[in-house]
Amino acid sequence: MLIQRGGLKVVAGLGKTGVSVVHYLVEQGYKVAVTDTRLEPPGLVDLPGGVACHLGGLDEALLCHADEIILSPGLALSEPAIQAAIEKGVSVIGDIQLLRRATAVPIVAITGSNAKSTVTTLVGEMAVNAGLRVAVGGNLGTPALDLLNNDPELIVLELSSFQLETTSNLAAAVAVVLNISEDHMDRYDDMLGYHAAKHRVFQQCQSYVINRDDNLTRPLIADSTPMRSFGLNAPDMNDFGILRDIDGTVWLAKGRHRLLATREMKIQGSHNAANALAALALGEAVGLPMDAMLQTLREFVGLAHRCQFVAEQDGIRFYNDSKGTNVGATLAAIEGLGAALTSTVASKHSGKLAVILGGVGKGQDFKPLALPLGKFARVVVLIGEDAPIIEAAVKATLVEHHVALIHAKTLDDALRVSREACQSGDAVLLSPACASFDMFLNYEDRGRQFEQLVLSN
Ligand code: UMA
Ligand code: ADP
Repeated sequence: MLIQRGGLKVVAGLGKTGVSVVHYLVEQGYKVAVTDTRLEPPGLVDLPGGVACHLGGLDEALLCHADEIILSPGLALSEPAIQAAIEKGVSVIGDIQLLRRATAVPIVAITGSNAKSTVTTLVGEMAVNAGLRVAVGGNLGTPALDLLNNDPELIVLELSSFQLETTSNLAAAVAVVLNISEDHMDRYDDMLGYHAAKHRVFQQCQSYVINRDDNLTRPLIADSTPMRSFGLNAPDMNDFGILRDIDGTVWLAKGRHRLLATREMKIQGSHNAANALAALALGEAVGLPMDAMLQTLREFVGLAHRCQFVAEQDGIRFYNDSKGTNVGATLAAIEGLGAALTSTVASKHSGKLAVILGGVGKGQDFKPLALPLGKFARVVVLIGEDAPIIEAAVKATLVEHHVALIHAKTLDDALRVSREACQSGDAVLLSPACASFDMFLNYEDRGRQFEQLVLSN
């Protein structure tokens, strides 16, 4: 029998998160109401009966009378109606904080600008290979509270800065900010705000992992907190890094101990070596056996839409990096693939890239792309609404390096001009550095359309 608990919980913003929060709170016996800016928010039909819904705008009066507000990551704390409730003394949390209240199961908490999904999936697979009952989700897709359904022994969470804004004491068993580069500048006033949101992941954590190659990932907490680091250089005793043999073999290593040659992994590129090292450090912190972790690294084929090989046609390779939705991710793709093309084509010319870029730029500075494009690209093809902003940022450097810049109206056109510009040994890379919703449903839709267009040739 359900006990009716006192106080009204108001779920602000429906979607996947809101639906999972409502189900959890109703099961716990709370009185729940929902408000959403949309008239027909996604998930409305999935709600349990008897939940009052106030739609077509956030209901300020309802929010101000709440015992507690559970805010969707899709809504900013700065929403005026949420601010009005905060001024009245109403507390605002998110689903991640509710999860922490609901369970004492150890949490591996993973955030960063890029590589979150890859590292979260890797740690989850490592735990499966170690024989643990593990639940993997958060920003990755399965809302946090749904992870409790199968009575997990370990929870691995991918966390966005949005989710962390409303999380105050996660007390993770281990936490990491994988890397920090510009993203979501349409939601934050400046990098400081974005950085501060990310670093909330460390609140009361029991041990932490830092990226030696990125000082912005280092938390301001006592040195006595257990810490492991990873980086693409030789590691200290208890840290993770890279060792190189004279014959060119590159090893993932812990201290002086060689663990796995990177060529044994299916995921390639130095950014993926960093991801593997991060996963090892996180897994070790929660006691996963090294054998199971290394076996996972040998088997893992990578996630779809992340520098994914699609096909080779007439000696030209096609890669789908539709998940490259910010400058940092696209930089990793251009430098990783560009360097591989330069080193593998032994004949007269080095392979070059045709890079398809553009979409919704989220207020980012695109200048960091200019030099790598100048170095590795044969042609840059721009699509989407912020194409002029990207052009202004990279054009002068491209002219200097004799790299062509072309505008295309559709992805189909972009692919056509990319093919025309390429020669055997080159690669076409879709890595837009932008969000997709000006032309596509989401990044998956953009990636799938690209693959279909390539394969239908
Ligand atoms: N929205 C409104 N009005 C509202 C509430 C939301 O217009 O009242 C809009 C938001 O502006 C947003 C969109 O709806 O653009 C989606 O928000 P949502 O609250 O409906 O999202 P959910 O379905 O709950 O999905 C969320 C995460 N979405 C966001 O943070 C925007 C999903 O991450 C996550 O997988 C899911 O919870 C489960 O935890 C997606 C994402 O894009 C993949 N994340 C961003 C990213 O990775 O860059 C942060
Ligand atoms: P997230 O969940 O943080 O968006 P993903 O694992 O989905 O991360 O990868 C997103 C994008 O970032 C992909 O385009 C991928 O190629 C790129 N990427 C992966 N690892 C790294 C890294 N260590 N540094 C920079 N970019 C990376």
